[in-house]
Amino acid sequence: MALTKNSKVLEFVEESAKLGQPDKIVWIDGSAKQIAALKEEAVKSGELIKLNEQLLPDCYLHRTKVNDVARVEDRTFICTKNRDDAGPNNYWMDPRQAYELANEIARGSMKGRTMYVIPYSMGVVGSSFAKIGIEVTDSIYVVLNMNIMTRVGKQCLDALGKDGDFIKGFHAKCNVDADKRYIMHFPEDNTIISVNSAYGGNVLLGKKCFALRIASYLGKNEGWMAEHMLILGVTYPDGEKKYVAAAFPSACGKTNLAMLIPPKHYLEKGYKIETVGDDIAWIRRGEDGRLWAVNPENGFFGVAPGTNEHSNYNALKSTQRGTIFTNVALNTDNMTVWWEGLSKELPEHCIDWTGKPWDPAKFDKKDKSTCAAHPNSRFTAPATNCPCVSPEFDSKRGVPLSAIIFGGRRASTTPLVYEARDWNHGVFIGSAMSSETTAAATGATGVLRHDPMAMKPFTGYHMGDYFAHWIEMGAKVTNPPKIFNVNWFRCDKDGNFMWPGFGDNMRVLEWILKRCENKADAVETPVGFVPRAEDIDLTDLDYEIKKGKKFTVDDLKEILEIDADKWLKEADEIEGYYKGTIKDRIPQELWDCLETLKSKCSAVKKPAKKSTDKND
Ligand code: GTP
Ligand code: SPV
Ligand code: MN
Repeated sequence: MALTKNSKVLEFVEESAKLGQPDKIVWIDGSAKQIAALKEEAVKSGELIKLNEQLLPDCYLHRTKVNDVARVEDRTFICTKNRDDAGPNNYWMDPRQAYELANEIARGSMKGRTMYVIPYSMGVVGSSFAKIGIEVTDSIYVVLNMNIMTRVGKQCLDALGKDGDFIKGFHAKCNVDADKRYIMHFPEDNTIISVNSAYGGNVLLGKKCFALRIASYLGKNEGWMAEHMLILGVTYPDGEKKYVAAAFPSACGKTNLAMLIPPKHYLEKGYKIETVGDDIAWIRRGEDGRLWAVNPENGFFGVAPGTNEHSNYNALKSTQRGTIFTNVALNTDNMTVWWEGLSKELPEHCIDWTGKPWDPAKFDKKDKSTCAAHPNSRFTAPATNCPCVSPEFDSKRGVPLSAIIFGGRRASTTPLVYEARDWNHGVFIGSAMSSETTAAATGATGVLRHDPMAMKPFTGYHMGDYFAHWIEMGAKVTNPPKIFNVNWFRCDKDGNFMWPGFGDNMRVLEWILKRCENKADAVETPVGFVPRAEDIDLTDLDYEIKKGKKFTVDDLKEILEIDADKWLKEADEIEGYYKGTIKDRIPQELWDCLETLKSKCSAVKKPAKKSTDKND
């Protein structure tokens, strides 16, 4: 039975049903009883595998088709009337053509199935940040994941009232045919259509599709920002709290930083990190002239491989109940889950993520095809499970940001941390970000590509206009956060990560926050302000870069070094990207920053060595 009298919702559901032709329509009210019944049904059909109730209560494993394991950027479209409005960062399709194509694919595809209607809110229902979506889907997996990742149920329809507007999301699993897979966004119609996938970011339409692609477009028009950022709170020994947001590309460390456990001596002093969000931030101007952020999600869709008690205790703890695992391995000895990096010992009896018995003897770390869990296997865990979830998690007004941090995977050039000279320079740094690709999207991994503000796959409009929006937002706030860039992934000449990372990133965070309060030194370099080695606390750091080689102050100096030659090349690269890709919509302020970077690098560039060779 319909749970609302909102005629727009009823019309959308009716139209969707006409298209998909399901046998049955079920409205999701979000009640524990309804969710439990759906889990039971999914276990019966094999869509979910029930895990050990004692060890992992209320936890389930789901395996996707092998062709459906990550976001598909080349099949993700922004469908605006005007092609230019989608920009060079997006694949574009004419909206009329896109609707026709999607309708053709989805027509009748729900025959014999149930269509679920999921009313959900991104953000706390009733807060001024919150926005409501309705996703219809023929997948129980989607219902159960959305129920963890967003706030689901009748209260969302009540918030809409009789004629409130919402984001329409239509998902049809179809035959999970990769050649007919389309993730389409219609920002001008507040509509999302997803067909032929049943994986994470492609189908949990509240997440990347709504909370980033559609929301970034809304934010541009309404004067706020939707960003691919974690939000964390730092509590000082005296009880004061500061908040930081950080944008790193997919699988580059947001969840890990958001849940960081500081090194022992910080804990002993009374420092604490709390998680507000691990993937998405919606940011608005506050009346106090600061930027305020909320996490519109309600759970974590986190990368499983590499997560363990030491690397991310809080994430692991978050997955111990009420969690859905996707594409990890099943330990058949005790019906628990396993993935590479969970433990040093390999489980003896495992079913791999494709559903086949796994032979630990054949496991080779360097060969992804021998992995038991897919490199992009994930856990969907409720935020309330997280031991370090912030008391501000459900705050309606959000948290004020002291700093914004950008970062990516860069084997060289980019130092461990540096600070922008001002807001516009910070926007320049974000716009110029590059990072090596990861398994979070299909395609080659480890390829360096431009990923401005970690939003390359998620900006629902023209990237040049997005940069301009950042510049405008800065001009409108009297007390903007300071902007920084970090790189946890600098490598030595043998390809080993030099910086210990994870919990030790607290040492960098501390410098960042001190800079925000004018309590730490820095040196001015062509790229911005960089700490001196002695400005970063290395107390008790005992990290082995490789066997027998410990991290030293000299290593720190090396990863803080700015090589003007490399940065001149980087500047050329950025210019190539601006001119060749973004073209005429780059704001003048960013061109100015690029010129400044070049002239500052040229000024410090060592003069070419004079030859002393007499035969010369
Ligand atoms: P998405 O959910 O795809 O947006 O990813 P994310 O940005 O939240 O990344 P996540 O924290 O899940 O980390 C992804 C991978 O990076 C994992 O394999 C981590 O082990 C690794 N990682 C995270 N932080 C660090 C770090 O400080 N140093 C190193 N070397 N690796 C890290
Ligand atoms: C990402 O790729 O940045 C993710 C996972 O957070 S997904 O939801 O699949 O986009
Ligand atoms: Mn993400």
